[in-house]
Amino acid sequence: MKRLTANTRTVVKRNYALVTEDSYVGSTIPGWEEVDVRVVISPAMGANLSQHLIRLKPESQVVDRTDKAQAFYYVIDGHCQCKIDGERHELSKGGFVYIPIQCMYEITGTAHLVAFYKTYSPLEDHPVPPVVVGNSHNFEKALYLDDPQLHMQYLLPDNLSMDFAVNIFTYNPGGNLPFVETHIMEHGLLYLQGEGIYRLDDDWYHVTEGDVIWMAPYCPQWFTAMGKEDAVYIYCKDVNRHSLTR
Ligand code: UGY
Ligand code: MN
Repeated sequence: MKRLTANTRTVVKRNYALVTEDSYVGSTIPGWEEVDVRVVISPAMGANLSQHLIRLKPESQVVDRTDKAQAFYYVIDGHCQCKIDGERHELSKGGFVYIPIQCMYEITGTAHLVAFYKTYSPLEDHPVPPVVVGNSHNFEKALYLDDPQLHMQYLLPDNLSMDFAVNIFTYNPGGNLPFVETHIMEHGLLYLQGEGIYRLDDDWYHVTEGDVIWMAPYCPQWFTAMGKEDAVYIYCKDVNRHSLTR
């Protein structure tokens, strides 16, 4: 029998949110058939981005278009097909697709996905970025801030056309951010593996696989990995724009 509870690990504040699986409630999105979607971050909580957790089964179908907001889908587990403006891409575990603005797309398959969406901020003399398809398993793990315990995979090209980054951050056990970051960039984040302690503003939380975090601009943030395995999270970040046009 399911136990009744009046407790959750979810916390939603003005400057950040920790959203945990025990409190998820599904949404219906027009054009998305038989899809289990949890809108875990959105402008409704004060964010400038959205993040969805998505479960696809064989009868599921996502039919949608990017209008003013670009989209990024990452396969946590399973396999799916993504058709963008008629071109089909196969994505397996670790696979991802970046869909620029004004594209028609469809996604089918049996998979667990995380998606990030952010309104695109165009830049004069720089074209809108193209579709990007890849797999994180093929990406180099670069040392972060020269710390041998911190490894970063940058999944999207970094040029001035892009106003959006998605990275996978791996911490070896005991690894930690070297200082408390406070920056204009906003993050949407999903824990993929391991556990640790996240500092958000003046609060500290034990976080683990499946947890979602939203960090507003200027939310002080710090993390240390705990336990015996690497701690891994995927996160997005707005980049490459002036503070008044971000
Ligand atoms: O890219 C970043 O700002 C990253 N170091 N932040 C974070 O992991 N909270
Ligand atoms: Mn940061």
